[in-house]
Parts: sequence; C-alpha cells; structure tokens
Amino acid sequence: MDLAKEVLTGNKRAVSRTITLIENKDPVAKEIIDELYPHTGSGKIVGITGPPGVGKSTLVDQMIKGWRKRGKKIAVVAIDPTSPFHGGAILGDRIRMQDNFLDENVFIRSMGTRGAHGGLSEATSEVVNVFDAAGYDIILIETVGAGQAEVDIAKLAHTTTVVVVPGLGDAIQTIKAGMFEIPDIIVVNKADLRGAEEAVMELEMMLDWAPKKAWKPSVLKTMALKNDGIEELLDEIERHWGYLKETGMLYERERERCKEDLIDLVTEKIRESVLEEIKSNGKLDMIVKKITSRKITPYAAADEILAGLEPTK
Ligand SMILES: Nc1nc2c(ncn2[C@@H]2O[C@H](COP(=O)(O)OP(=O)(O)OP(=O)(O)O)[C@@H](O)[C@H]2O)c(=O)[nH]1
Ligand SMILES: [Mg+2]
Repeated sequence: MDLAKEVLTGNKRAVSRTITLIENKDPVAKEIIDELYPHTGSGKIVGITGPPGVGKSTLVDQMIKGWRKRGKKIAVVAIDPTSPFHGGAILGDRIRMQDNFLDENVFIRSMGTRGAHGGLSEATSEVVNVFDAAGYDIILIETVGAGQAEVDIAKLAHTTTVVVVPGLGDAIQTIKAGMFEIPDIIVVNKADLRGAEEAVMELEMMLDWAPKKAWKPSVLKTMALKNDGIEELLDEIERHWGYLKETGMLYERERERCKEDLIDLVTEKIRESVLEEIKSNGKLDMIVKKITSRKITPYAAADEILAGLEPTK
C-alpha cells in the first residue's frame, strides 16, 4: 500500500507501520516523512513530564477521555527513557489505557529512547509529524522527567505540563530553579494526599520570585484516579494555546522546533558520513594504534582525522 497516502487518510495500520519504519531507521521512512511534511502543522503538541510515579499515565488516560468528549482525535507517544529501543516499552501503560486503546480516534504508542544523549529520541519529532499528518488534533508526549528529557520535550511541545505530587519540598525539588523555563502548566496530582494545598502555595510563591515571563505558569490540582480537575487542565491547555496564537509565540515555537530538528538532522548526517569515511579506509585502526602506543594524543588524533576528511559538498 502507499503508506504516505494511507497515513493522510488516517489509516491506523499505516500510521503504525510508518512509525516502525522510523524507529528502525528504514530509509523508506525518510521518503514518507517528506511526503507527509506539507500536511503537518495543525496538531497541538502537548508534553506531560515529571518524576516517576507521580501519575502521568493515569492523568493522560483521563485527558484522553476528556478530549474524546470534546470530539478531539488524540495520539499519545509514551517515551521510556530507560528502554534503549522501541517495542512494548511501557506495556503496563498500554494495558491501563486499554479503553482508549480500542477507540478508533485514539492512538497510543510507546517508544524507547534511542538518543545517545539521554534525551528524547530523535525519532519523536518525526513520529509527531506522522500523527499530525494523520489528522490527530492533539499529540500528547508522555515522558519521565529526567533532566534532558524535560528540556527536549519543552522544545518539541507547544504546551509543556510538569506533574508533581504533594510532599515536603518534593514539588519544589522538581521545579528547580533553572527549570522554570520548562513548564507552561504545573499540575499537583494526587491532590487527595496530604499537603496538596501547601504544595500549590509553595509553587505559586516560587513562581512569584522567578524571573517574570510573558506567560505565568498556572498551578492546578488534580486527582487523576478520581478524574477530578481534568476538565480544568484541558481548559488551561486551551487557554495556553490561545495565548500562543494571539501573541505570535506559536510561530516562535514552531521556528525553534524547526531549528532544533534541522541541527539534529545535520549533525546526524555529518556523524554518519564521517564514520563511514574513517571506517572504510582503515584509517581509524591506524590512528587508534598510534594512540594506544602513545605516539599521539586522542585530541591530536581527532584533529588529524578531521584534517584528512574531504570537505562535504
Ligand atoms: N492517591 C492517588 N494516587 C494516584 C493518583 N493518580 C495516580 N495515582 C497512582 O499513582 C501510581 C503511579 O501512577 P502512574 O500513572 O503509573 O504514574 P506515572 O507518572 O505514569 O509513572 P511512571 O510512568 O512510572 O513514571 C499508580 O498506582 C496510580 O494509581 C491520584 O490522583 N491519587
Ligand atoms: Mg507512566
């Protein structure tokens, strides 16, 4: 079947197969992505991040249900940074989201991170584009907040939601100084536990002290297990979207994402061509020998390799 055309009609199997091609770095994926690209740009990308076990998946589950009631088509990419590659990474999550899994207008996919830098997989942005082209209104990316992953999700998403839970100083620990750039919305989940009110207050105080931004992140309380506070969260995501559109920030974010993607792509291409070159002519082994026998230093060797490369066109 013509995968790109099928993806554009919203065919779930075609979407699934395309994502697998992307994960496997199949050269065909590149052609499909090229064909889909002109049809992207209308999906809302929403990031959900936060420490392990704060209830991100439970929350995502309820958000899907809420958005379905609002007539939206939703795709979820659940990223597991501990898994080196794709495939059933977060099986538990899938089972939990089973109701949604059977819904024709909901697509849930787990992926491992392949990224060498501990960040989001480079493939994530491409997968988001596939969902976008397939007509999903909302594309949710769920990932455990582990430093780089949070930064990366904020670059990719239009709206980034950081989830925390009540507990002495825990919330504050998560939204550390310097991480203030990341959340557009902060959710204190498990508000049924003690200390939720205090957590909200602490966070709001910290936000008051933080350098002012045009959009002040809002702090919301949810009880994902009881489906409480979800409507307010969806409203707030809508409000943020409206803000992005009105202020031209939406365009800014798109530009940033484009730039990041392009830098990643170019870096990857350079890396591949350099590796191919130095491995093919046996030069690598020769230079390694010189290093291990202490004839040259690794830095000098790196310079020597680079100096010997053909300039790329
Ligand atoms: N008390 C309480 N427990 C909750 C709430 N929401 C989720 N939980 C529980 O918290 C635990 C973790 O929930 P998950 O949704 O798996 O959390 P997560 O953040 O996706 O976890 P990881 O993906 O492992 O990082 C589960 O046992 C949930 O039932 C809530 O509002 N209140
Ligand atoms: Mg989870």
